[in-house]
Amino acid sequence: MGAEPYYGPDFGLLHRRDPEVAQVLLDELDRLRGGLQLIASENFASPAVLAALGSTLNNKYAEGYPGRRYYAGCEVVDRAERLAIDRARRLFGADHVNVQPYSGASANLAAYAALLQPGDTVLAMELSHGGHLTHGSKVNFSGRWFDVVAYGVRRDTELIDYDEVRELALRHQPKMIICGATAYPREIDFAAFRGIADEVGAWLLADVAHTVGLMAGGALPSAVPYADVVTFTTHKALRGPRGGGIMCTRELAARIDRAVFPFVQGGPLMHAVAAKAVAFGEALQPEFADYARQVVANAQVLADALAAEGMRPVSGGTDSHLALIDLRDVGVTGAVAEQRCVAAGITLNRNTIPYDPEPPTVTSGIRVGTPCVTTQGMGTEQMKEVASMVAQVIRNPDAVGEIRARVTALTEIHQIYPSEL
Ligand code: DSN
Repeated sequence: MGAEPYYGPDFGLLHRRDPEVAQVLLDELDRLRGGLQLIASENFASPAVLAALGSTLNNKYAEGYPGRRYYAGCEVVDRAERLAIDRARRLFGADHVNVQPYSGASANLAAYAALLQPGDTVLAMELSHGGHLTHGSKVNFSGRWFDVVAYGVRRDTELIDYDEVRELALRHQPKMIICGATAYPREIDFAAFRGIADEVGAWLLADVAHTVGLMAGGALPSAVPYADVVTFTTHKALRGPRGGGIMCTRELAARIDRAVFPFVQGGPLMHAVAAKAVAFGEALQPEFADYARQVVANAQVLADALAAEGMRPVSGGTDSHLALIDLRDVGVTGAVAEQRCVAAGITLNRNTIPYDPEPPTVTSGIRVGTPCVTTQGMGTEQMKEVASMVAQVIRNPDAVGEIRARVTALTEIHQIYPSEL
């Protein structure tokens, strides 16, 4: 038996050299361990993913793509990128994958750059109905450089109105239609979007940043067979490193690659690319499909249990990893609910609900997600307890002490990351 090879990260050294930063790392672990993380876009990456992220691949400049870089010495990091691409292609059945985007927002910028010219018309979901900043917000490149027409959800059903999407597409003749959302709990009908895009000759971009992990695990239908371009993140339900990616048809491969580099980005983050390869490898394991199904089952029970507590899930429930909860009947704003939950060790975010009378800084709703608690091994029984705690502390801030103790009891049973080796 030889000694363990040296890989790079040395937390003992960090602690000796820079105790202030080391303490930040430890305090964040304590925060994660000691509370409930219900932010729908977060997850706990595995120690193997974190190891790749903390590796010496951080040091390499590698502008370009495997086998055709603008720097020497890329033969080793090329292997990491090829592994990431091959695994992602296997996972999603995509013709082409680019694993270099630094984030979901960078991936979307590259998709716009590949398919459009500034001033072109885009049809995308309204941010306050569940879309994303990069789908046309005026404070983002998308709303400033493109002419974005927004579709929303129906007031009565709170579901995407595909007739409205079609009417808007026929009227405005967009060059690109975007489907995908950050706060829409229901399954998206990619085939319907494909049909509308074909009718008006538009590109179809599916931004599955939130749901790509559920797609990988087969818990939601895949957008890949329908969309020309699929953008995604790797750190949400997919449980990998922070970052993004793009899948596309063979015909668009060169355009997408040129848009990511050199148009939008510089050198790829090769440590993140290696960590993406690890995450895709984990998602290819059969256990990941069980995880993805459990994420959805947990979100459904959480939504139902909150409904039973008098907190209305927008659209009546969820098909995914998240629920959007309308708090107007409770008489508490999203911002106040968020603060009350945080005080009890429950981290979730305020969120606009469709047709929200409150501004985005206040909101009438909260968004709750189950990727983190499911990674911790919680199941549907625990979701009932989580709903009871969320509901009690939102209604009664004086219960904070009692709820904090219940949160601690639950997280002690369902620990993430061991406290000692
Ligand atoms: N910030 C992400 C979310 O929470 O949904 C989207 O970019």
